[in-house]
Amino acid sequence: MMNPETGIEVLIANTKDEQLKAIGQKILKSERISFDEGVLLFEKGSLSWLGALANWVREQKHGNKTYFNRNFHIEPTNLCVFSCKFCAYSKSYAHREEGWELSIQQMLDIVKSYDGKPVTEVHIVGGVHPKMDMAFFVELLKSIKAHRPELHIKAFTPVELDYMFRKAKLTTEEGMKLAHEAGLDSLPGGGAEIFHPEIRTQICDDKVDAVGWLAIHEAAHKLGMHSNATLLYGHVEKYWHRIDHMERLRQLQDKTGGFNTFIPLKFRNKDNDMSYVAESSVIEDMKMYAVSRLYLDNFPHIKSYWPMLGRQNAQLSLSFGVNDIDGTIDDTTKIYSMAGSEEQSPAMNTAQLVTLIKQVNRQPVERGTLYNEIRDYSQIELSEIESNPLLN
Ligand code: V47
Ligand code: SF4
Repeated sequence: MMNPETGIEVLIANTKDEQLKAIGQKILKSERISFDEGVLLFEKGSLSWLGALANWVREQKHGNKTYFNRNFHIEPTNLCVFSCKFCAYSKSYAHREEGWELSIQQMLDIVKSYDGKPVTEVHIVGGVHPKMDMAFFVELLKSIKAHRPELHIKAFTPVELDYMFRKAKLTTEEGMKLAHEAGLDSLPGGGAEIFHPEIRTQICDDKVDAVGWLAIHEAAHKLGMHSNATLLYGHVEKYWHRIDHMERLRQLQDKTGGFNTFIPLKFRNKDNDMSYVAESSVIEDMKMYAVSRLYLDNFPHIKSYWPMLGRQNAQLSLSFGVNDIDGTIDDTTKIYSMAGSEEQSPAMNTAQLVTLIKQVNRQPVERGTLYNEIRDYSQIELSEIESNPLLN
């Protein structure tokens, strides 16, 4: 049998295009690729070539391990003061009868409904409600922590935080410190979309800009918190806008080291103001994962979000640089189902997630939010997972 390392070396050595070959050689030597080389990968790299290289990087970093976590989502409201063109989820405050607004007690009741269940994380994100302010969210964070102190709270995008901080007349640093002290453990990756103003002004003109988004994550990292980053791709952006976005993230990561995971989010076109834009093909999706893995050399993890992508494409992504497929979320999350995601009521339990990962010969490992390994499921039989309430 061919040694996999020799295999990739042969592939690169036989690459006909000299520019691609030079990039491949750099990657094999763990050298950083440049902005122009990133764009070139998108333009010239074939799916199989990019996939082989990204899979090699993924296996160098994580072997066959594929991480997932057990979490649940809370969406406090879908009322939003902003008007992103791709959003199928939000309603304006003027039409509040069409939306929902959860009270602190209602959100605490959701947390309590998971009592005794082995979830490790709650993911809280929603629209930007004009009346849900800093004091409201500080109280929410404190009451969740008082009820279940060990539950990791990953919550709020810079879009929500920027609005809260500004209304409370707090600097980014002051606001982040207050939220952290109240119980906020880490930040999810949302709200990033495409950083470059040429695209950002077309698709989400009125919310926090790239500088503000990055400053909020930097402030969190400086407090020792970790965070994720996303990129909304496959709409009106060009390849270089994607690389520009990843370049800004790579630079901040060099400075702070606070990012855990990069999550490319595929644009879905149902029921929004960009429905005229065609969605990307599966080939484009897999290329996006592969180039992310190759460009973001300082990001430990690349995640595919299965509710958005569908289960089979999530399995496929595990051969294109992805080493994490998020969590056993239940069907409470509406942001994707409303935009036309593959999964209308996304829900998968541990047995189903483990099966999904094992079917493509990877090693399923449950993780905490910060990638502490909780359990390796590779040797655990499906029947044992299904019959043990602590495992399923
Ligand atoms: O920022 C909204 C996206 C994001 C659409 O950090 C859409 O672990 C596609 O960031 N088509 C929020 N995407 C969700 C998010 C996230 C999800 C899962 C895990 C993590 C994490 C973060 O949802 C928004 C926006 O980019 N989104 N509408 C749409 N039509
Ligand atoms: Fe509001 Fe977020 Fe929708 Fe934009 S994507 S309109 S910020 S809920």
